[in-house]
Amino acid sequence: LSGSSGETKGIFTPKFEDYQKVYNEVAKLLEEKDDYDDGSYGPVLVRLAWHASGTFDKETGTGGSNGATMRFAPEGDHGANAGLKAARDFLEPVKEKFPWISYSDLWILSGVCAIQEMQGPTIPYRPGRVDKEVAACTPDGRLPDASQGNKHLRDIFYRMGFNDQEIVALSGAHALGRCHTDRSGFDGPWTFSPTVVTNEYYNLLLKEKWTWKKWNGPKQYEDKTSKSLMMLPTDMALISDKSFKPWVEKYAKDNDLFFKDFSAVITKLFELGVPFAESSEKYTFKPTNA
Ligand code: ZEM
Repeated sequence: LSGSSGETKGIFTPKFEDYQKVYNEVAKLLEEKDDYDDGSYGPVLVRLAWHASGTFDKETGTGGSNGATMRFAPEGDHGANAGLKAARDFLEPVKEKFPWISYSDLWILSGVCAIQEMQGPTIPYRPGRVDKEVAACTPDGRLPDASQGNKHLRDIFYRMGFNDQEIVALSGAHALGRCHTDRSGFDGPWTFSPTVVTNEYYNLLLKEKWTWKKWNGPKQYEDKTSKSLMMLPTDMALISDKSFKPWVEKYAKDNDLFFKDFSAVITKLFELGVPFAESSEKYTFKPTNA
């Protein structure tokens, strides 16, 4: 009845070891299922965790990662969430193997796992999210629109409770992954190493010459040198704004500082609006490649 998994009198109370098992399972699938995009589901798992969390509104306390309401239409069908079904489907076998974990805890745990397995910083994790019903779906328009600029970024991220430094630190996630024409309409990766967490996004923003891409798609930038990298209008706002830019410069120079601030800010993002129990502990998962 007892043992390492905390099972007493038939009520299963998962412990740290149980969450580490879920982490290890996600890490194993990331390793196995390498026939996707740039060879990893890691970036799209990070995007799922971010879009689950980034609906938070501090005034009303609605949205955020608690609830996993993106499982349902209308939220799953919001334009911003196009393509995230790939991430949710990837996680379905994990949910089947560990049915005790809520989707909302699983999505965030998977984001943490993906960041750590892609050589990123340690991200402390707390469980305690509960899945909600369709009625808790958030209205469309809470996530950022890449075609806009600095005012829009502040409107969206201040609503979640972030400041300028945190907006820049969070944006470093664009070291990862790529844009897909059949999802957002935009095309291409931000860096040459889209499956490794680095401060390259900031370096490229500052060092490359960015020009408008000539194509029929939505307005985006391409680098003058290789023409294979991209920046969104919202990415470029980070270097045209005098309060954002110093942080881009700091993170470009100092990867340790970026890792420290990114870990802190993404932990905050992942916990927005989650009513954790007083007694809830922060877990630190061991990366499988450490
Ligand atoms: Zn993103 N993001 N994002 N982002 N994002 C895309 C892809 C990814 C914005 C945005 O419009 C887009 C944050 C912030 C912002 C990731 C993580 C985080 C794409 C491409 C777009 C258009 C989607 C596609 O076509 O597949 C905007 C406007 C943001 C405002 C600042 C934050 C914050 C993130 C995490 C902390 C990641 C990992 C991807 C790559 C997904 C993939 O499938 O490769």
